Amino acid sequence: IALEADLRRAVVRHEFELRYQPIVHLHTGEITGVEALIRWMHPDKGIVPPMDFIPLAEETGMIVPIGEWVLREATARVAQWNARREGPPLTVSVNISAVQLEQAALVHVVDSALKSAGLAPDRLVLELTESLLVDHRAATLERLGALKALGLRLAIDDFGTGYSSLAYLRRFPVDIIKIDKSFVDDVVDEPTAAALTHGIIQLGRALELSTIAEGIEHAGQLTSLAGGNCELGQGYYFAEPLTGAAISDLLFP
Ligand code: G
Ligand code: G
Ligand code: MN
Ligand code: NA
Repeated sequence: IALEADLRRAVVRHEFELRYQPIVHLHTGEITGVEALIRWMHPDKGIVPPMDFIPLAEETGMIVPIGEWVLREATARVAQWNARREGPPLTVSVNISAVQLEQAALVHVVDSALKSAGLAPDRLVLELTESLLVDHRAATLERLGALKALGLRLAIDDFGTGYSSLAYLRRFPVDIIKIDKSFVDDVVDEPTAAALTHGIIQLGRALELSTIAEGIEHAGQLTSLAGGNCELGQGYYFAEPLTGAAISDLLFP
């Protein structure tokens, strides 16, 4: 209850910040985009990680205004970087909760965020978890179609950890598979993890989906993934989630 009151205050006082983790092309090493990850800058507790407040925000519905702020902030920041940047424009990936997807207003919120930011819709990726897709109401499918009609792309986050990963690929208009860190963790040392990881990459290619490996921490993992022709990756080996200022320094040294 105390945390809930705290969180309500945080929404009113804008106590949130975004971190941005680079997403890298595994063969060229170039940054192609960033994933936006929220942090709560609590006045007494310091930085509160999303795991410690997103579930409460979902239960209470506060994820709706928080998620709208994330969309507006992330698209605006990346549009600014793209305006200064000479290379290909970066993409920004934003995590979306099931509760947000239940709101009919989400489509308008996303459209409005893109327009206010001046970000091309194809530079935005919405990340959906498999648990979100378990609940496959007709409305969910319709909403995803309406979001895609804006021109953005959809990613399945933590791919391979849900109950029926393959069924989601048939049912939902997905563009990107994010290979869960648990596969990447063992890709060097465990033949089963390696076979599954490389199988997912090939599946992605057969379906003309882009694949992003998550949680790359060592050069050996990069070698294995790049060797298997995984297109993109993210993880501490390249960079942890960074402040906007740190990303600016990286992009515009
Ligand atoms: O570093 P990390 O602790 O940032 O993120 C932990 C989890 O929190 C991830 O699974 C991520 O999907 C989730 N998360 C991070 N930022 C957001 C956000 O803006 N919205 C939602 N719904 N989830 C987020
Ligand atoms: O949305 P998702 O669950 O995929 O969020 C990614 C989470 O993984 C975030 O909490 C992020 O901080 C974390 N993360 C990103 N790269 C690494 C990594 O290389 N190692 C570990 N342990 N965590 C990572
Ligand atoms: Mn994610
Ligand atoms: Na993930």
